[in-house]
Amino acid sequence: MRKVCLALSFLLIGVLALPVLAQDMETPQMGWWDECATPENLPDTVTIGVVFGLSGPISVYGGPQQQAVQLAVDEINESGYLGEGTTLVAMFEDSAGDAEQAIAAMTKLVEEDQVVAVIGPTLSTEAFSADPVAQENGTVVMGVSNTAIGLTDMGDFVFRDSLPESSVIPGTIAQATEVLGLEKVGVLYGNDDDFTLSGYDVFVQALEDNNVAITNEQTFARGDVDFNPQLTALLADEPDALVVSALAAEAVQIITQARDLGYEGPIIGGNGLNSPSVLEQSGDASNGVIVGAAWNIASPDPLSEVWVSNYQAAYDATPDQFATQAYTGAWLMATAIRCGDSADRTAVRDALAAIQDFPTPLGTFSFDEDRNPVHTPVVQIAQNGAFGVLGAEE
Ligand code: 1QQ
Repeated sequence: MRKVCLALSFLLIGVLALPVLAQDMETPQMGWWDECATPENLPDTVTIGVVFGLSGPISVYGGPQQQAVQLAVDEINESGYLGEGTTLVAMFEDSAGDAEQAIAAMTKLVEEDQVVAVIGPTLSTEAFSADPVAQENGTVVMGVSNTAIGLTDMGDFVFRDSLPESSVIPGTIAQATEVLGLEKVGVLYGNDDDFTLSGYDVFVQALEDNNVAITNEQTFARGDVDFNPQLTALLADEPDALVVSALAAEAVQIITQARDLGYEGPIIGGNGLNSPSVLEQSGDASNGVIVGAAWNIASPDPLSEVWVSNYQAAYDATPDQFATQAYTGAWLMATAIRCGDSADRTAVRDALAAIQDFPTPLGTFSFDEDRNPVHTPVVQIAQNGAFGVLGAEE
């Protein structure tokens, strides 16, 4: 009788568990990738370094990036992605948007802490200064928000999962030209930052390719707060759009001051404008801001939907593009460690370079032969404080 009861209760548990199991099987998970077996040779702890701008104006990017990496690390450990008994640890350092601080953080992580690999730093300007430290030490560094031209030319240990401006802006300008019928624009860009300078170069080329004339160009420096002289000069030519290559703090002032001067037309920006905080801080002035991105929250990709709901559950906030790229970067790094079945820095580099068709919230992800990302960008327009997909609005 006891045996029968026991058998029955097992059966019952089995039946009850079935729908749960079936549901779990249907919900896509990060790391469901058949390419490599569970590793068997990893140490108990694998430590990666992470350098983000966690204080000052750049923390509008670095804050979400840090939350995203931590969430990925927690998921990786909970799912046993690196094998039984191996824990992934992320050691965070603050670069504060400053090149010297980024060098110090990179040096500490790579030379003192002997981390296996590094994610970051947030800005291209920081990366151009700090990444050579990783390269010289044969340590992988993966940018998750670096978009300047030529970043990975620093060496074979330098990767990024963030689409460069050169992969995003040409499509943004082509689509904006078509939708808005642009003929002439005014250009405003930061001339003391590798990212804003690089964005400027790419914008100029894309405008030329689409036969859009530049009526006037104006510059500024990081930390500037008054853009009235430049905007007044640009608006005097009655441009069809303003084209802006700026980081968040300056972008907010440019957007609000342009509207205060009575300008109601489109403002086309580069990656710096992709933080939702730019829209929050600019209020209604941000309506009509157009910016290309690696990801939009409306993505129907099943892994993107799971990611958004997991981030919301963890932080009671919606993730932005920067968080999504950072999360993907941490999973890519863990995948390299898993597939290489090694915490050796060169083995991790080789395994990372070999990643092809990895399912992520950014879409199916591959590195090209220059360690740059390959996936599809999206063009967005700001309406009522949120980024919608350009052309998708009713
Ligand atoms: C870069 C960027 C910035 C907008 C990152 C926050 O794209 O510095 O390359």
